Order: sequence, then structure tokens, then C-alpha cells
Amino acid sequence: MNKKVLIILLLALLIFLLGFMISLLTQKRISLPEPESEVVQIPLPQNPEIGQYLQTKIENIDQDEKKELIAIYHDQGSEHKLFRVYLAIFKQKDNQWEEVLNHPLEGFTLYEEVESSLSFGRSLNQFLVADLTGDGIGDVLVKTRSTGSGMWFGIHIFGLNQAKELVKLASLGPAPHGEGGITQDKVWLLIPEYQPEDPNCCPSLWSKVWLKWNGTDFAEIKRIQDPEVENLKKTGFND
Ligand SMILES: [Ca+2]
Repeated sequence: MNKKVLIILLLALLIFLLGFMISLLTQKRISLPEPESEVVQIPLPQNPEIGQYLQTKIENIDQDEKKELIAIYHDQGSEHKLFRVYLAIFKQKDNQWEEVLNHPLEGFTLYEEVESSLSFGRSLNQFLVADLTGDGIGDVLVKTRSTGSGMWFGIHIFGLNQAKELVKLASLGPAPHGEGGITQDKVWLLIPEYQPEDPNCCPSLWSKVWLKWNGTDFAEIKRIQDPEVENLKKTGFND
């Protein structure tokens, strides 16, 4: 009887030791160093000026080896619940984001009263990264449109200047009811050409303008006109 108990106890001890060793081995395997992640782990900057981020992207947009943080955010809002919107660029320094550029997106405010206005603002204040200056490095292009009857449309472009600093390279517009975008290395804009009798809603003539970087500025390289804005939307640079 006692022998049986002893054997059972020894077996239990053996199983326990075996389990303990297996758990040690598994722990060891888990604690092996993981391959270094290329994702930048620095948290987004938080300060009293920043209410909420609307869009962020981490990408190398200058000539050093580190990636920058590009962000659009709105502030905490005024006492009248009006929010200002900013584009900011941060560089990595001492494992933190250091702001190197901050540009208020003029003419654009968000209203807290209308619940949907924040998502409205998100869809209209969007940046994209594309090389527009031909140096092989991405530039940041932001489209803005103000709320209200004017629907003023503008494009801001940020990138490296000749001194290799990240700056605003150009602001195009704003044009009421305008529209715009990029096609390869060119920027295009739709601009109303109001005639004397035209009401604000309905210009009777439109221009489509293409602009290209010439080393110091985005200069107009082509302009066509048409009374029908829909025709111009379909017209490409080579048409
Ligand atoms: Ca960089």
C-alpha cells in the first residue's frame, strides 16, 4: 500500500518536473528577440493645441534616413465650438516627434454642433504624398475646401526647398467652387471665370489650368476654357 502511494507520488513529481521543464523551454522560445520592426513606434504628439488627428502618415519626405510624420489635426476648439485645422510635419529626434512645419489650413473650420461635420472635414482636408518637384522625394499635397456658399477650393504643396528644408512650396487658389488634383508631375485646377452677369452659384465660363514645378515655383504651362465644367473635368493634359 505504502509502496503504491510512493510510486504515485514519484510519478506525480515526475510529471510536475516534466511540465515545469516544458514551460521553461516554451518561455525561452517566446522570449527570443523578434526581428526588428521597421514601423516607427513613437506615439503621436499630444499637446494642448491638438484636439484630434484627422489623418496621419509616416513617410520619408526629405533626404535623411529617417521617416517623417505628416499629420492633419484640428485644435481643441474655441468657446463658440469652432475648430481650426492644421497640417503639421514632425521629424524624429531623441525618440520623439519634433514639429518642423505647421500650416493653418485657411478658410476651413469645423463646427461641433453638426455631428457629421467632423467626418465632412475629414473627407475634404486630405493630404497625399507624391513627387511633384522631380527630385525623387515625395511632396505633400493638401486639398482644402471651405464650408459655406463660396465653397472656396485651394491646394497647398509642402516639400524640400533649394536649401533642403521642409517648407510650403506653393498655395494654389483658393477658387470658389473650384476643384483640382494631380496628374503625374503636374497639378491641375478648375477655376470659374465669372462674367459680369453671372450669379455666384453659376459661372458661365470655366478654366482648366495645369501647373508644373520649374525649380522655384509651380508655373502655369497650359490653360483651356469651356462653358461646361463637366467637359473640362474629362479633358486631359494631352487632349
Ligand atoms: Ca526624412
